[in-house]
Amino acid sequence: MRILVLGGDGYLGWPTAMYLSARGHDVSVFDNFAKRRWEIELNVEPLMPISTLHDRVAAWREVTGKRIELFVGDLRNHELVRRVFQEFRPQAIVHYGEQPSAPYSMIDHSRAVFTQMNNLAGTLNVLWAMRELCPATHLVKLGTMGEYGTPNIDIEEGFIEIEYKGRKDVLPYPKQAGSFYHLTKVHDSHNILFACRTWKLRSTDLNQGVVYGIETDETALDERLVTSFHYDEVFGTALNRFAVQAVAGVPLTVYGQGGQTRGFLNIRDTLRCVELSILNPPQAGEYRVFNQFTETFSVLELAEKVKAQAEKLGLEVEIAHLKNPRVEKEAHYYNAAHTRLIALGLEPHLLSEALLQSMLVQVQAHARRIKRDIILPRVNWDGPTNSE
Ligand code: USQ
Repeated sequence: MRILVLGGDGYLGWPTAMYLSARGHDVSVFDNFAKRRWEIELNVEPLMPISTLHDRVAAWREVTGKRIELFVGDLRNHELVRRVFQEFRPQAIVHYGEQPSAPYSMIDHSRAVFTQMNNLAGTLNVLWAMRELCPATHLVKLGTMGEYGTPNIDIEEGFIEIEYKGRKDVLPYPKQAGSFYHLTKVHDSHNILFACRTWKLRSTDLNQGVVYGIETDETALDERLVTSFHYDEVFGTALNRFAVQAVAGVPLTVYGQGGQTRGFLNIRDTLRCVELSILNPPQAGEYRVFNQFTETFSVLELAEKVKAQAEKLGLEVEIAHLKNPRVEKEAHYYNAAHTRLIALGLEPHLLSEALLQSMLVQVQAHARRIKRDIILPRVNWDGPTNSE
């Protein structure tokens, strides 16, 4: 199948492109290297040095003999999006091409506006180009579990049956996102649902939990193929950060009480979920939602797991309870459905002791590159950012 990966230079986009290429698909990547610019802007960098996307694609060809085509450009340029669709004629589009960080969107007014304009405009351009040029193509869109927030009732997969004043309907699940970034995914979901209903497009909205992990089968093939693993406060996610902190001897940065509970998944499962979605497309006009995570943990539980495994490797680890820079519930009910990808055949890589230890060992191999000054949180949800 011809598959276009938008955001193909990112933490998940690049491993996805290789994974699909390795399985015989004809893959192209589209990226404007925005993430690399934001890294420079914030003076942060991934743990492992990463090659340019041009070099990654060349290395992939050299190592596997397989070709990934590269389109350089910005999704906000509608004309360019149209040209790429015309040239490549994708049968499936995997859309990671957005600003992915909640803290980034909360730094200041201009980053909040940028995040919303960038994410919403890019997705709208994709939808309009699909309508015009490839209405049968399947859009696999990366959304987030953060769209739902932490309601005091069970979370369903996208829709909920409601009975109200004697009448019943199945409606989009209520959204209570926790940052301007998470809200972009909410707005995207509404736009995609509308486009499916109105133009008979087809889409899978993957409401993904927090991803962790460093390696996939393909990134392990050659050091030029590694992915951009972040541990800084803006682009690093909780477990990845804790692993690096344990190795660096920095007390693990649990925000507040640490009772915040989220869905988590291994990076390898992200790739399989995207593949399963592509291989089992929805009908024309269908908009469906899969909750894409495999396990739930509280942040404190995660920190305790990292501490236990790090200590087995001889590391001394403390857990700190920092003043929470975010506005979020620190103790709450959380029970989210996640059966639809399992029903399609997902076999989760769960967070075992062995897996955590191998992650820590991989981080240790790059310990000299850890910048300790980019670890502590400075972006506050409800007040001025500490650096300003
Ligand atoms: N947290 C800590 N300490 C840290 C970092 C995070 O306690 O050092 C806490 C946060 O306060 C939050 C939870 O861990 O309660 C998750 O934070 P995170 O930074 O790992 O994840 P988040 O900001 O929610 O965003 C990440 C991805 C985003 C994706 C989302 C899925 O960056 O692209 O949409 O996970 S979800 O969390 O399910 O919404």
